[in-house]
Amino acid sequence: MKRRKFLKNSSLSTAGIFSASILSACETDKKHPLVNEILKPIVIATWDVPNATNKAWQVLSETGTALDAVEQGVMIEEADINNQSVGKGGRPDREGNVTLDACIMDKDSNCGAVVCLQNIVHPISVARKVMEDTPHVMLAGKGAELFAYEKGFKKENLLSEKSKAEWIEWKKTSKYKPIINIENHDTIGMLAIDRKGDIAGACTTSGMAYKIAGRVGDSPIIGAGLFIDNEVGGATATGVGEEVVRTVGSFLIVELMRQGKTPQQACEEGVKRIISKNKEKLDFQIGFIAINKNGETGGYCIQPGFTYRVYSEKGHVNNKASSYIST
Ligand code: SD4
Repeated sequence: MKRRKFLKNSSLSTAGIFSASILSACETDKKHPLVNEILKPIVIATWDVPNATNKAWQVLSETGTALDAVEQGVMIEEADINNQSVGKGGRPDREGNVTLDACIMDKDSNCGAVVCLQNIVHPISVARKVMEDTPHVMLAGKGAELFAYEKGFKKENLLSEKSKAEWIEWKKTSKYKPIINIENHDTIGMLAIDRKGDIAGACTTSGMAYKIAGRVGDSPIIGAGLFIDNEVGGATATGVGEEVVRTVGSFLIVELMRQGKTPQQACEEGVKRIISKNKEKLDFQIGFIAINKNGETGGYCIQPGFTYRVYSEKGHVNNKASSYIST
């Protein structure tokens, strides 16, 4: 409701003449598209992944669901051997095994996840099967892999020649220090709103390069790497997963939006929470993106260099996220 109209209505109400017709005018006003305009469909993803957001947009434009859009969107990156942060071609753990983590969440708060999954190109689709075909939320390691074969997924070698050569080089020093903004397409987190206004999200990664075998980060953990609440919005993360898990980052951001913060304000607060737990050293990267029910978006990170893609009827844009530490 416009401020002037609100004041007018308040004075009428104080005068005790707030008639039913004025009340109903207010109701209509609240729903006026200019007051509560919802931008949908829309898709948003971590990093500059135009092919992934393009695919998701295609699904959304063809009246697909947000769930299908985010699954099919991130699958593009999982299948891309040149993306060394997710799926096939991902960087391995220190033993040379590519182990993948992913999760997916829908409008009804159903969710599915796989952790430490080997030999399967599309962990996001296995996560969706966990969500839809089992009474569980998360499957790990060998169990997840056997489940995938049961569901018809094919076994494939995920270690590309490039990632293998880099790993062999790494072994010479075996120094473990995650590199900030390792490349321009890290963990892919994607959030979408479909034509019906429903929200879904997906998150997929090969995790930190050269991690200890068995290590799992934030990306497949519901609430940490991804969280959706269809009444409020969604959030997803990229960066050093341990830090996101410690603050249950994506859940925190959605809760902050529930309390009235914009997606941008909520992402900033989420990053600041992590900063407050790391007063000594800030030599790592975290990036969050978020969307609310109205299709407003936001993104924020610790170090400069994080970008996120947004695709809506307003266009297809790669946004530079503002950062806590300036250049
Ligand atoms: C993880 N969050 O496994 C992922 C990795 C990542 O930039 O996003 N790296 O901790």
